[in-house]
Amino acid sequence: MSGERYPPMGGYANPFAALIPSAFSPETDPNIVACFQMADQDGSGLIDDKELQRALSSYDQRFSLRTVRLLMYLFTNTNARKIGPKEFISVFYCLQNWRAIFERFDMDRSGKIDANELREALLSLGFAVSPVVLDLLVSKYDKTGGESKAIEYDNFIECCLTVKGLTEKFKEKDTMYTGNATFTYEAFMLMVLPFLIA
Ligand SMILES: [Ca+2]
Repeated sequence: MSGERYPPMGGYANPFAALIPSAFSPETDPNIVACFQMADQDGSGLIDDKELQRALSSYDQRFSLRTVRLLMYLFTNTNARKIGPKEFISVFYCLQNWRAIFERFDMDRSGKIDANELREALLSLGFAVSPVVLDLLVSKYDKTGGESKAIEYDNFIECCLTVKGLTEKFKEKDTMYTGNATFTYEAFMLMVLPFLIA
């Protein structure tokens, strides 16, 4: 039959696949498609870091660009800082999930997560960090520089994603699950740097 080709497209991994806008399938939640179109201000079919930041920011609160970039990194595994419909769907559900976690653990409804609330949230995600690490996390992700001793929504996501990402990387090397692992310098740098330079 004319028009058919062999091998069919997609038979080979396209190295540029991450750069080509994917498309929404017909069964995609129309709410997500609408969010994407609203966020895609230049109509390029891709959402860049600034566009996603704008979409997630409210009139009185700017969503952290670092958090946006970390999310993009985790869903593309590249530093392209652009996502198409496919990654956008993942980011959308991921953020919906984080919003629910944030609200569940913001026990005093302060709109921020303090050290006790963070400990419970991390425990529920399966991470038992020590009090020293917990204090460090709160002071590092506190936007007021340690004054409020609590973390806002965007930094809470970044904090949890960082703990999750680093713990998972560590566990890959801790095959006996003893809490100890041996790294080369190179492996250590490659493990930590993506989380520092989002
Ligand atoms: Ca709180």
